[in-house]
Amino acid sequence: MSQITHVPLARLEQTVTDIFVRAGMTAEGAAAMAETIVAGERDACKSHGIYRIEGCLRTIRAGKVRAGAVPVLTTDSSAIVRVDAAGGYGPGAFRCGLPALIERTRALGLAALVINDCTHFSALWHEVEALTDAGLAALAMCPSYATVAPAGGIRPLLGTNPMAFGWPRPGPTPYVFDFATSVTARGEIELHRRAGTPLPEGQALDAEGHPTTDPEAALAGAMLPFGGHKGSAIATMIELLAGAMIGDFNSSEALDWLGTTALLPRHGELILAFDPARFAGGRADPLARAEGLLDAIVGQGARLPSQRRFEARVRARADGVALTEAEIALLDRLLRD
Ligand code: NDP
Ligand code: PYC
Repeated sequence: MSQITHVPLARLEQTVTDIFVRAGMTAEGAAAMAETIVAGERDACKSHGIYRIEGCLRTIRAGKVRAGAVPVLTTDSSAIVRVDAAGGYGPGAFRCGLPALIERTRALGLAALVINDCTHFSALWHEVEALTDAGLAALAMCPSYATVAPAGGIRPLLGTNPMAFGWPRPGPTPYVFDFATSVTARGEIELHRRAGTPLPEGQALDAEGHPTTDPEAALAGAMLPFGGHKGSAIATMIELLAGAMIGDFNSSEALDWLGTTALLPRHGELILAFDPARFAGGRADPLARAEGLLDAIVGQGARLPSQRRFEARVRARADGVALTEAEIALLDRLLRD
């Protein structure tokens, strides 16, 4: 059985930062990458943790992302804050726009961060939690590259298009959900391929449009949207709002530009932020009212989304992140390469 090593979060973050600095990223850009990737590993979101590093490095080497890009922030008195990621990775661009998004939201009650021209590989909960930490509610979404068939279709057209929502709570953790609008994230299918395990039924079609549980066949075919026509419509909305509306690639255009799904996609992202107190307009405290609903959900024995993550986070903060021998060897190799 593979030995498990518990690596302190700060040490893992330094290692991942060093890997990206060696790959040509700025210190700020590499630190933002490391924070996002280590947060994924810390919260037991393996599909967006350290496993992503190799794909990020491959995309740099292929010249499809600008390692040394410096994001450019544009603000005015409107509700729209814009960051041009200049062809670089998403985490640094998000970090660049976050203070202005918070300032505009507090000033106006709601505001939006538009990120253009970024290569995106990460989970979105990390971003909405940056806003709930500031007492704001948030909705984040982005296209991906065409890997998902619309409900009733058989060929990839939509992306796995994630959407995350965050709501601030008085305690240590917010209410957050974050999911791909496909049945599962592509990262999960890739992890099944690596582990040689079949997919659960109902996640994908092979290249001929037949249902498959073989991860290789699924990666060569089409993934399915969650919830049939409903997930398909939400994924389409994300293409419209976080693609066409912000003047950036939709998932089909992103795949055409990249030419492969072996690298990470370039497109835009839209993050909407809301100040709940401003919306309530002096009526009953919205955060207190929300607690009644959330308590009632838990009171029925249901769990809130993100609780699994938050529990993993507590464990990782206390004991470090549990990594296998193979994962430690991978990090060592990436540091040397
Ligand atoms: P999951 O289906 O694993 O989880 C979706 C959400 O549902 C999570 O918030 C999860 O909380 C919650 N949840 C799961 N089970 C339950 C339950 N029984 N009761 C209540 N809540 C539950 O997510 P996906 O596989 O769809 O997506 C994984 C990640 O991939 C996301 O973070 C997403 O942002 C990312 N992604 C990124 C893309 C990109 O282009 N950048 C593309 C696609 C996905 P918990 O985590 O606590 O289990
Ligand atoms: O897991 O579907 C996914 C994904 C695509 C791009 C980044 N993550």
